[in-house]
Amino acid sequence: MGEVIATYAVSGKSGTFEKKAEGIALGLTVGSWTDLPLLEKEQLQKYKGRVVNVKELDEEGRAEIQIAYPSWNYSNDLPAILTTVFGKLSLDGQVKLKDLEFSEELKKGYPGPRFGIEGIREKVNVHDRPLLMSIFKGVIGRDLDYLKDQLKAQALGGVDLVKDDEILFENELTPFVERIKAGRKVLREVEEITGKRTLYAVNITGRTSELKEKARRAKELGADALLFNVFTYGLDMLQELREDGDINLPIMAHPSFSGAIAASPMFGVSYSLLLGKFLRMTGADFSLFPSPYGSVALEKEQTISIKEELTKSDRFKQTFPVPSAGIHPALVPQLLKDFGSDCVINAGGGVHGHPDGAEGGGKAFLQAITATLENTPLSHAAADHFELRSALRLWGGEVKVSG
Ligand code: 1AE
Repeated sequence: MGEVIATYAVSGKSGTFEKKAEGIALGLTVGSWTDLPLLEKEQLQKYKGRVVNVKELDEEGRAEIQIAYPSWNYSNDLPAILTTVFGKLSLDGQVKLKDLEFSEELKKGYPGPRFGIEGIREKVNVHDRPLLMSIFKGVIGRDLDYLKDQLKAQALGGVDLVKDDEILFENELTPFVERIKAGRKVLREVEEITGKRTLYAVNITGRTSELKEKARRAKELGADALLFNVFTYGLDMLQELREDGDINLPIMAHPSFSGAIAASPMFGVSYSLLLGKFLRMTGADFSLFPSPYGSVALEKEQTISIKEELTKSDRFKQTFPVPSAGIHPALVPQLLKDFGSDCVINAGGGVHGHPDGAEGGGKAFLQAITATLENTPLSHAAADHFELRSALRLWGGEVKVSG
């Protein structure tokens, strides 16, 4: 079955890293080596972690080490593999898991996205531009009528997708089942007016043991897609939802809680691994992450590495990168430069905060996307489109594109 090769960044003194690497390779597999009699050593050899590479980095006291873990040490699931490569070791507090390379044989144990970029494009019937998504906002404490009005305004603006806010849970005013039914009705009505069918991603929440049944029910009721707070449940739960043949819905992975695991440069898991490789392997069709420009921002290099993991050539379908958080229309040229056309532009405040409401907000974004794809500066396009004009006035006009 092969092996996984873990790449870690570790702290320590120059010249000590070979020993440290050997200690990790032993400690996470067969345990202590020195006290074992020869016979046991020979028996255990095939289970021992193998140091592949040790490289001191330029930075003071940091090194990158690679260790291979043979597949007979664990079952082929992420809980077992993560416990092997970064279980106790994560508690060290000075080690960052940067990457995990799976052998082709091990990769076969993971489903990848059910629909992927191509399948989602088919569903929304948009093939020549980035998709546009908006987010319900301010819906806690509001009733179903409020949600319906907000959904209608967003859909009339022409967005391809609308997602629930990740903090909207099961509640009496807008229960999961009622949201799905109402969403279907409103979006059908809008389709009759505009000819455009917007998809709605409903937030699947509650106890872990209830989720599959709830997702099946969502499918039966005609839900379009699921939003899922993957990191408060675990990646294996995402894989469970993806692999269930009765659920068969696109899954949108929200990054909430991922900062607790990935934000430190010194410890935890890299964003590219967490929001990139792992989400794609385990079956997310969309991966949301903070763009480098908005309210909560990641470093540009981190966002590009997430995108690379989601879209690079692999045995899995591609996952849509969804740069998010604090996005407004003036950022569209920069986002397209960074992420290309195969991404989803996602905005909550940048849609609802438009002077003409969510309908104007959606239109302004689409005008910005069209102009950017035609290489027209937004300030020029704004002369012909009043929604874009109002948006640029509000959010500060053209953003100088860099990089
Ligand atoms: C990184 C996820 C962004 C998200 O879910 C969200 O709600 C963004 O809202 P705005 O666009 O910042 O208002």
